[in-house]
Amino acid sequence: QAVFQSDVGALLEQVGTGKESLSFMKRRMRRMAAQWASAARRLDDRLRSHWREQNRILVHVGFLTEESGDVFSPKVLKGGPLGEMVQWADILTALHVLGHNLKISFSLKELHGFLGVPPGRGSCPLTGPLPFDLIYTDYHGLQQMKQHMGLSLRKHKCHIRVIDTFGTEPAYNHEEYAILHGYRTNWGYWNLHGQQYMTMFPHTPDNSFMGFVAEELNETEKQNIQRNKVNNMAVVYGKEASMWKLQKGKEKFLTILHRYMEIHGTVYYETQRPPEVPAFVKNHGLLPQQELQQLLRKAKLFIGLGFPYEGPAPLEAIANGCIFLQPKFNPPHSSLNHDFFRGKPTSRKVSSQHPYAEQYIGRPHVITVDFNNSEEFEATIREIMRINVEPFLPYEYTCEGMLERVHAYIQNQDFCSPEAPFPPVNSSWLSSPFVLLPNSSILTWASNASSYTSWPPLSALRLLASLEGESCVEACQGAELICEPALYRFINIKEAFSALELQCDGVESQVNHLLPAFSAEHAECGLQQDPLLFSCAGSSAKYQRLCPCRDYRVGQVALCRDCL
Ligand code: U2F
Repeated sequence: QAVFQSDVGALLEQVGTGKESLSFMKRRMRRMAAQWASAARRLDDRLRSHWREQNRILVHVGFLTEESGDVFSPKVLKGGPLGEMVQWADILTALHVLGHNLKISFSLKELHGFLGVPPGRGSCPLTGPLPFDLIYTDYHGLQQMKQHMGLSLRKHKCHIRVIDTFGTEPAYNHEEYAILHGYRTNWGYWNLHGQQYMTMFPHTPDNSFMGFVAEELNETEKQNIQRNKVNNMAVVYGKEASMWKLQKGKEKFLTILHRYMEIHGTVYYETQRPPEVPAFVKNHGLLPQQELQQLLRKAKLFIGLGFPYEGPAPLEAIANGCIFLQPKFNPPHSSLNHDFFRGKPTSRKVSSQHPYAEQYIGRPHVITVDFNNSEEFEATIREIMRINVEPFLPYEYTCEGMLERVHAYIQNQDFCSPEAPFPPVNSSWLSSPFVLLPNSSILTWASNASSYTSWPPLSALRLLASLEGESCVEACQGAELICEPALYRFINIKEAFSALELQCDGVESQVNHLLPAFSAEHAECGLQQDPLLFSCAGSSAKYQRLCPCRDYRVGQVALCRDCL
């Protein structure tokens, strides 16, 4: 039985010392300890009746190992990426607070020690059973495990979870398919189950959403913040000088902004002011997280320059009562048209600097506009000067929300057991399990099929056909639902087509990440042959895709209503 642990002392000791990245994570763990502890108490109260199995968990942070080059640690105090460290600090804390038996490794030597692999060169298979129920790592760590565990990695890979900032789509993950169909990248092709990849934001339902946390304020703090807001104070998002170079026409829109507001920056510099930062910007230099929070508490506006993509800072700003103003990308950025995303195992289209903020939070907290349109930009600044907003933090980014989600994954996600066979099809299915809702093509799966265990439970399934050219991500979203790849196996049957009133002249099974789908032109129904390719992402003008959608909790999109 896992018991909630609110003291982080033992965790801090396990993290060790000697690197700036570790010190950054430990400072964060200390600063947030009280929030985690009170979140743990609340979740404990809610879960009292649940038995929580204590898991043996190994966390191997590959990108911070010397063997992977560790380019991040030396940049911690120089404006380099901190998002990943924020996330790993929070993952470690969540696992510790949930009361699991945790081992942490930041080097190959530690990894070998924990896995019981003898030191030395070359790969050495693990002979005995894996001494862990779960291993959290990243792409670097996965590569290291492959080199040092050899073939035994394959045997144990269902226990692995890969922390993957931007996400991996099934077409890129499937080695053979990726090679044959042009989805080959430097990262993908591990043949994992799509939901073994865990992302920083709920980028794609094909992966699991891991996330991180931002500080939560109590009512008194919220009121104080609102009282002390400086209406004409803006902070620019971008802690490294190079980020200020990227946005074309930046001088122009910052000059417009400067007509209305005092502009602050937190750009790292050594001795001289970085030339990329306009003279009218009051630069504080890179601040410790806590001091950045204080600055954000005073500021009215946090403004993005287009990079970094999808970082934690906008959530922190919004949680501290700022409005986040960011550039819209038209056309959207993706691995097909932008260097930063090129070679990443996803073709997701990034519609603004922070699509999560744009789509899941939105106005009044988040305003997304075309920064090249000076009139629109100026009108937006005027609007911002007029409106008041309250601090806001989506539940899924609170400590309680993250604990709830990680708990649910640990207790329910299972990529090791052979998949339960699909319920036998019988004629009664055509009438009873699919119930047509009035005025829509959404079908509810009811009654007898629900006895088959799955997580999310089958009761959450809503079957839907996409439009031609639409992905299942979009189709489900359009019905205020979310695509759930774990439920694909239940709809990959010919009866699903008839239930949706799609008439098949022929039914064929193929290896294609867009299937199951209906091709209207040939009245062909295609079923998926390889479960690893069940994918919510992907669309084609030729296909109406069959989509397993599900409901979700407001503020906790990873979980369906009956998922806890
Ligand atoms: C993202 O990485 P970044 O580290 O660039 O993301 P940010 O949103 O800028 O912020 C990360 C943290 O840095 C902190 C701030 C955030 O929690 O509190 N910070 C600070 O301590 N002092 C300062 O003066 C300014 C910020 C993303 F997270 C990565 O996954 C991506 O690789 C990267 C590139 O897109 O962007």
